[in-house]
Amino acid sequence: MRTWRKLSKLTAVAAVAGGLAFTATPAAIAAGDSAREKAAALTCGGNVFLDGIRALTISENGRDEVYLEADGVKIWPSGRYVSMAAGQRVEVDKCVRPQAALRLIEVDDLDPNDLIGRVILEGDVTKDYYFCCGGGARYRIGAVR
Ligand SMILES: [Ca+2]
Ligand SMILES: [Ca+2]
Repeated sequence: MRTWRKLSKLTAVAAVAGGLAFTATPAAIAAGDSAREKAAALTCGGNVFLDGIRALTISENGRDEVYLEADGVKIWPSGRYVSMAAGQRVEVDKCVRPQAALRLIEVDDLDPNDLIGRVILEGDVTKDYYFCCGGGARYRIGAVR
């Protein structure tokens, strides 16, 4: 039951975020991005909304294959991983508890996966966090309350 409610909440976040992003006009993109974040964060209730993740430096040649865990449970993406190039940003759009321990993991098929970094959220605040520096990589994730 609890899991179902959580999933239903996440679906609502995706719907709100997607809907607002889709209807934004080019002129409203700068302001609309912030409005989109706020609307999505509201649907997280007392939790923190993970907005997007950006690969500042990647660990491999070409692309990293990454996924995100919160408190030891994979929360993103729905597939096995997201393939990211240096500089690329991808929406995460997940709600997590305000003190969640996040880990960003890079998938390797032949070797053990790499831990890029671990952060513990600093409560109910809006700020950027950095996963660093496993494999020389550095990723930034935005948390919105
Ligand atoms: Ca690797
Ligand atoms: Ca890899």
